[in-house]
Amino acid sequence: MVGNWPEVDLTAGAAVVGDLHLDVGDGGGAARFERWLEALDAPRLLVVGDLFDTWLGPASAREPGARRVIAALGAAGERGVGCAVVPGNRDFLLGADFEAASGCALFGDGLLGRLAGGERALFVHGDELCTRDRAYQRYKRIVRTRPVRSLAAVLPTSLGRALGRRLRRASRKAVAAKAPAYKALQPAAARDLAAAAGASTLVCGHAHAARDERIAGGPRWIVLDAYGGERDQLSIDGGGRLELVSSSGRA
Ligand SMILES: [Mn+2]
Repeated sequence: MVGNWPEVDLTAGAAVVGDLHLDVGDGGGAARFERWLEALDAPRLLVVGDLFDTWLGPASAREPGARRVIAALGAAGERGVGCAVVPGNRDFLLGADFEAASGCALFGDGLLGRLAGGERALFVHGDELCTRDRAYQRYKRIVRTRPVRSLAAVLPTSLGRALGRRLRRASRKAVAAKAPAYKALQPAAARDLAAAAGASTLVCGHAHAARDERIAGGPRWIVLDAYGGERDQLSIDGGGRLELVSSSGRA
């Protein structure tokens, strides 16, 4: 992918989380996220993918868990927190209906954040860095096509639920069957993507394993833990500093 990412002003600071894997069907599952969002003291919120464990279009938006999350995001927006969401591999079908209901802005291929001090950080979900998993990258190209989106738009709620369960099961099986190297985020892909974007930092999730390192001859590379993990939040301050912290406030 060659770079043309929309730019977002992060000079005032931001909070970044990802891989929340919230259950659209479970109205109680979002309680922790709701409390965290209510207490969030940041001008902007970035979600770098997999906000939901599965999302199959408007049918998912009608589920009780989804409705609570959308309401919580809407309330944050009304308080003045600008919310941006990069869809992940589990919720890539998030679309205009979600944007309208939640007040979040969607960035399908990621976004380029402008930091205080003039540097730029690229935010993506991270599945695009699993470049050794060719079967997955092929699958991703197919499921993101227009016919799949059109089908999802008219999916009845009950069928959406059944399909969601099947997809989760199939995904768990496929992931378990793959050798670790194929599932891994590839540093060379991270370096190339950051270079294409002109970014000095690349931020992603997807791997559910935090890291903060410099790639030789490349960018600083920050990977967030899945939400609820030890280093599951990236805090960006008004001075352009980026630091992995815990969303629960643990040291
Ligand atoms: Mn993911």
